[in-house]
Amino acid sequence: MSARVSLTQYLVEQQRANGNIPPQLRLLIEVVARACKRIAISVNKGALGDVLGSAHSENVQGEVQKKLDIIANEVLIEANEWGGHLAAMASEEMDSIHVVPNRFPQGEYLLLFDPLDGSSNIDVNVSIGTIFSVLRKVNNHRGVSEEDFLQPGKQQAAAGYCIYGPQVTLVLTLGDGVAMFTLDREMGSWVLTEKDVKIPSDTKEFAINMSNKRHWAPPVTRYIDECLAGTTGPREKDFNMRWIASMVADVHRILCRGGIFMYPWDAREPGKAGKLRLMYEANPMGFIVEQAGGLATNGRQRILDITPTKLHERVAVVLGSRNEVERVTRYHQEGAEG
Ligand code: P6P
Repeated sequence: MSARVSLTQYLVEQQRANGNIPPQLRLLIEVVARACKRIAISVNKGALGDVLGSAHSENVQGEVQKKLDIIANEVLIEANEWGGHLAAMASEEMDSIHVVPNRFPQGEYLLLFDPLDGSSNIDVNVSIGTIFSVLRKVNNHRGVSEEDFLQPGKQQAAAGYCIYGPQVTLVLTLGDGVAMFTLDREMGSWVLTEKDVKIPSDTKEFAINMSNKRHWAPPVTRYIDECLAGTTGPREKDFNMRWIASMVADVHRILCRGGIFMYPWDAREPGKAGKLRLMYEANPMGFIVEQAGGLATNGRQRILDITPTKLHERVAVVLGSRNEVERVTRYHQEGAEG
């Protein structure tokens, strides 16, 4: 059996090879990874741990919070406050940023996270996950404000997610490829199980919530209709469909075997660019997908080029196998009929 590589060894070797992991960033990644192990314990308890069901409160998105949403958020806040690597944190579950209290030293990084994405799946035992994004604090004064977070996704220093499924897997990029670590529950340690993840450029699998079809813009309808037409249509190949309604699980499948994931703009809430959040869902997933050789757009432009105007900004998302994402972009450029 080949020697097992731990997360710490991977980070040390990445630093030795590329110099892209200063000590504060390495500490940040290890602290977040440890927090994900703690969240996994709560998630895996399920009904035995009094962690299921609603918390009878709403988050800034106006969504009813699950007990585990709040637990995961608190675990990430408490784990990251004291280390001296962060200036502040932002979360899907919090209206405004959480600045590191004065009793702790402030660091040079900003951490953003969706503490438990896909939480509608918690109570029905379907995979869910934690998504995180790391930015550098670009100004040097001690104070930190929401404006410090409003950087385009291409500025990310690191991004990752942890999927709580049949295995607990941490997926990470520091800007030099994508690695996957599987949790060894007996040892309580992360073991490197994939070190250069690549998304196939072509696919026969699309992921979209078909129940929204009547609300889509014409280019999206055109693309999906062609997939559904299969060998009888212009694509001349049959497609399969998957929709787990847990972005982490759908993206993980695409990283493992290719595919295209779409949550496009739709006419249900025309004033909103999309359902998913730019800063702590689309940007980290976009960074990971690009680092694995895929593409991530809002249907028209690269997600990582979008300059945010607010912390909880929403965005349309089309990501995954390069040739399919490019086709969707082309259809948007051609307009509806093409
Ligand atoms: P719908 C989960 O709530 C989430 O934010 C993503 O994880 C997921 O891809 C999407 O929403 C599912 O949305 O409208 O299909 O329930």
